[in-house]
Amino acid sequence: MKRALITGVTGQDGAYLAQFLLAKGYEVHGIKRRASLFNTSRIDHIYEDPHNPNPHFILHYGDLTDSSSLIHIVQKVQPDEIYNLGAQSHVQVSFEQPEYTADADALGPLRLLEAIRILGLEKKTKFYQASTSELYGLVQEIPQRETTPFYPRSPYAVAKMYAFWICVNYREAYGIFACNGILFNHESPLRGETFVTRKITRGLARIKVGLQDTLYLGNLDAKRDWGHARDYVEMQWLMLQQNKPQDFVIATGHQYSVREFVQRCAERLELDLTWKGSGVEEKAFDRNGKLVVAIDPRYFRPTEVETLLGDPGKAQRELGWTPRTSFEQLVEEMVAADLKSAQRDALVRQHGFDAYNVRET
Ligand code: NDP
Ligand code: GDR
Repeated sequence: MKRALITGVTGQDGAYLAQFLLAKGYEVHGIKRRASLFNTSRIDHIYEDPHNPNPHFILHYGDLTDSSSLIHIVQKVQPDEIYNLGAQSHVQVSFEQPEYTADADALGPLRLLEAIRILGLEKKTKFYQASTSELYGLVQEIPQRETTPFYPRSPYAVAKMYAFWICVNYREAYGIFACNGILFNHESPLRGETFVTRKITRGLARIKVGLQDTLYLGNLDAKRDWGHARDYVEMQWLMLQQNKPQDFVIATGHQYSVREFVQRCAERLELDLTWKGSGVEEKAFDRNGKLVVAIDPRYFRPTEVETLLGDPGKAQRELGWTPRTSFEQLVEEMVAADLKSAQRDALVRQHGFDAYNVRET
């Protein structure tokens, strides 16, 4: 039985990857941070009681900023594969917390690679690094592929650029089977609520059922290549099953603006939006003239990544990659999930409970 160790197992990709690897028959170990509240809602359905005699899914406390925890866990688990998905992954937050972002996102992978070396696991443990289309930042070429030069535009992207190159360097210097997946944006109903797609599907669903008045967004002109996280974690695994370690772009090859994403979701929810104005004055109203979408400049970034479009040609040729989920299916799945939870919240409120009381009961 193969053993995998996933950092960031409580995040969007970690949850999908853990489930995927368990279905493949792996023993899956995950690193989670200590938090004052339960932070395992995305993996509760695969959680196993540690008292089970032979558990296949095992969680460990650790942190990417803490070498000692990483070394202890890698030593204990002796993994065949490490998937480094943990990160401070929010681009805008990285402008507020640049030093912490560098610590977790740049030095975190270095610490893991060093753990492999210190423990003499260079020939045993394969390493996947969650690299990102944000590396392309101020775009030098459209579409972006493995050979496109990097131009990072945020503390997050700069930290991830260090991570990309340290992964390449440890591959070349020490022969570690280390791969970078340069993944373009991928979303799902498990996406964090402050990333733009989930913010839109959640916000519009709550507006639809009367729980929220207006959705405030930043740059509606930004364009992204959005895929489904469930499809992309399979590529993370496939990269580590190849004969030689390489870096791959994973993308759909299709691009939409944030405004188009809003529009598709609104159509699905039959909100019938009319757009007026431009720039920071741009607004969308429903058929009753009620304000639904407005711009709040606080969501503008000091340096923005305006357009990302990936060329998945290499992954198609060498990994047999074709994304299964279309943009329309992604929107449908996310809106349906958020509409369901908004309807549940509305019902709860209708019966006189607020969210806090619900948790108490
Ligand atoms: P999420 O933000 O959903 O998950 C991030 C995970 O990292 C969470 O489990 C989080 O824990 C954990 N984490 C954060 N800081 C630390 C730390 N200091 N030590 C240990 N764990 C930590 O991200 P995604 O699942 O969307 O993304 C996975 C990875 O892929 C990230 O590295 C991201 O940067 C990268 N990526 C994501 C893309 C996307 O579109 N989703 C595209 C390209 C790259 P907690 O739950 O406690 O917060
Ligand atoms: P991104 O994702 O920065 O691409 O990073 P995000 O969804 O945060 O932003 C996408 C684009 O939408 C614009 N935008 C807004 N963004 C947010 N979060 N909130 C808003 O209100 C809003 N309005 C407009 C942004 O300016 C941006 O242009 C994600 C993360 O998952 C990274 O970890 C990952 O590396 C990259 O995708 C690929």
